[in-house]
This record gives sequence, C-alpha cells and structure tokens, in this order.
Amino acid sequence: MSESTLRGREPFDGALIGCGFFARNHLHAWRDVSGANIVALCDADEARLTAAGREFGIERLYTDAAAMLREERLDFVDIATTVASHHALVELAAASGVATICQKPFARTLDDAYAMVAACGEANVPLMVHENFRWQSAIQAVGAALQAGAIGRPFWGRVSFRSAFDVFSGQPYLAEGERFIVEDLGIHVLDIARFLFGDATRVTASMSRVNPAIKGEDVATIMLCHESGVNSIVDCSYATRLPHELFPQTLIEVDGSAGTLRLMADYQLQIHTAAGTELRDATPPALSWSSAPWEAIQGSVLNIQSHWIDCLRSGREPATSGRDNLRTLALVEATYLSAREGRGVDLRELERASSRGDAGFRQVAR
Ligand code: NAD
Ligand code: 89V
Repeated sequence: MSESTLRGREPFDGALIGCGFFARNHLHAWRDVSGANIVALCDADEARLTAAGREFGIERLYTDAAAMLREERLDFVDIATTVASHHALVELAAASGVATICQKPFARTLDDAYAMVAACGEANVPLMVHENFRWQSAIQAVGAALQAGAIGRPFWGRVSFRSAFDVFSGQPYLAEGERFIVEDLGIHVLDIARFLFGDATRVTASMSRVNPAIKGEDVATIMLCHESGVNSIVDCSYATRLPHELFPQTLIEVDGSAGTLRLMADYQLQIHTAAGTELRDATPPALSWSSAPWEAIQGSVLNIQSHWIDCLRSGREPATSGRDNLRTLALVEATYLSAREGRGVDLRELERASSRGDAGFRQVAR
C-alpha cells in the first residue's frame, strides 16, 4: 500500500515472514508498539510456524509467502528470514503493493540491494531495513549528545565491538558462510559510524579468522574517512576473551574540538569538556520480555519498530530506509574489497562497479 494510502489506516495490519531465532524479538516488540497489529505469520518450516502462532496467539498461518500476500489484506510485512531469501521476498511484497521491513543484512550484493530499493520505489511502497543497532538507547544517547554539540566538532572516533560470546549456538548458519563478522555484525557497527559521523568516502580494512571451527573471518579492523572530516576506526571481534564479557555492547570513543565522549562498559556515557566530566547512565530500559544478555538489542527492536509505525503514520521516510542502507552495504563491500586487495577503497569505485553504473546508483540511493 502506498505511503499516502497508508496514512489514517491505523492500527496497521502486518504479517511476519520467518519465525526463527530472532523473530521472537520482533513479535514481542510488535505487541508493545501501539498502532501495529500482527494478523498473520509465515514460515516455510511448519513446526516453527505453529510454535510461533501458539506462543503469540496468531491463528492465520502460512508456509508460502505468496499465498499469504494474496489472501491477506496487509498494510505491511516484516521479513525476518536470513539474507538468501530477502531479494525474492522484498520484490514479492513490492509487487503486492505492501509496505516492507527487511532484516539486515538487507542483501547479499549491492546490485540485489539496488534492485530491491528500485522495486519498492516503483511500487511506491515504504521500505525499511531492520538495521537496529543504531536504535539502541545508548547509541541514540551518543548521537543526541554529538548533535547537541556536547564536545564541539568531532574529528576522530572509534566504534568497537569485541567479544567471545558464542553466537553460533543460537545462529548456527553464522559458522558456515564464507563471510562472517563484517557481513553479520560489522554491518551494524559500520552503520553506527555512519549514524554518528556521516557518510564515508574511503575505507581501508584488514581482517582475519582466529576461530578454526568457522569458515569466515571473525576479526576486522576498518578505518573510515568521513565526508564530515572525521576519521574513524571500526573494529569488531568474536575472538576476544575479556575478564568481563560485554556482548552485545558497542563501545564508542569520540574526540571533539571542545572535549571527549566515551561510551564505556555497562552503558556508562562520559562527557568531558573544560567545564568538567559528566557521567550519564545509558542502560537500556527494562522490558517485560527482555532476556540477558540481549536487553540492549531487544530495546533497539522495540525502538526501530516504533519508528516504522511513526513513519507509516506521518508518511516520513524511515531513517534506516532501503535507500539509506545502500550506503551501509557499500561500506561492507568496500571493507571486503579493501581487505582482499590490501588497499584503500574509494566508495565511488563501488558505485562505478555496480551494473547500474554511477548514475544508476545515484538515482536509487539519493
Ligand atoms: P533463522 O534461520 O533462525 O530463522 C529464519 C526463518 O526463516 C527460518 O525459520 C526459515 O524456515 C524461515 N524462512 C527462510 N526463508 C523463508 C521463506 N522464503 N519463506 C518463509 N520462511 C522462510 O534465522 P535468524 O537467526 O532468526 O535470523 C533471521 C535474520 O535476522 C537474519 O537476517 C539475521 O542476520 C537477522 N538477525 C538480526 C539480529 C539483530 O540484532 N538485528 C540478531 C539476530 C539475527
Ligand atoms: O545482529 C545480528 O545479526 C546477530 C548478532 C548481534 C548476534 O551478531 O547475529
């Protein structure tokens, strides 16, 4: 349904596709978002589908997304499947004229992502990527402090995620892909760097695999030059054993012309200027359905889904729209290219390499 047709239809009827590991967080959060009503579920795996239907009291269940989109009158669809199915499902939703949310990673390739953004654009349906880390309350607090000029003009930053948490027990597919930490987790950390410092023009990266039991890389160090003049380091590791395991915390350091900001362990936000040092507590608010250690992520799921309903209500483009996410995906691609070829990558190089060409990229992304 197009943006203008959606306005005034509240509560918005939605359906969720993919009832796996992470979808439970979406479903819990939808219960807490006023203005949203999940009326149907879909999963190709019947056992998962019926278990989710039973747990969340949803009776209209489908094993085929096309059948669901044909039979239900939906305002939006929330796609929480893994990346391999995203392209086909987003295009199916666009062809059905249904506003679409798609989990990260949005697409396997930039070309797929352009096609998905273009399909929703041509169908005039809103599209948001569930790129939720930037929506964590502590990350939002950092963004708000920088916006308010708390440390003057930022000139350097570090966004860091280091852990040895066993993600593979909940998400076994993460051990099997050629790509791991940058595609799965680094994508959030790169998106946070964009959120805080703006778009980047150049990427230099290196990566390695420490854990011999997985296929892809589990350590990456990335340097970004941002259009704003900020230089930032994005680093992530699933091979870092710390005395105090911090999963899923992202630590942030920013140096500015008038002071420094540090998002430290356990969500302690320190702002230091000539006027003194202030410590703010940015712990995520407790939710009735939170489960340790996922509280910050679960809070961000609620925040991004509330944002989606605000956007449907007002006709605004989501902050993490499909178009916006093209820039985050370009950073992921640039990171792999830089690490593979041992050189810095100018983001314009990727735009030119797209089969849509430079002009095609700009048309879709801007
Ligand atoms: P999962 O494998 O546990 O669940 C995916 C489900 O989708 C499965 O039940 C599968 O049967 C179903 N499915 C796949 N293709 C389908 C199709 N075409 N039609 C209907 N059903 C289909 O995966 P998961 O761990 O829940 O991850 C799902 C997505 O969520 C991934 O993209 C992952 O990266 C993302 N994720 C995000 C976060 C976060 O914090 N943002 C955390 C975990 C996972
Ligand atoms: O965001 C994700 O997709 C997750 C996790 C936060 C565990 O890395 O895989």
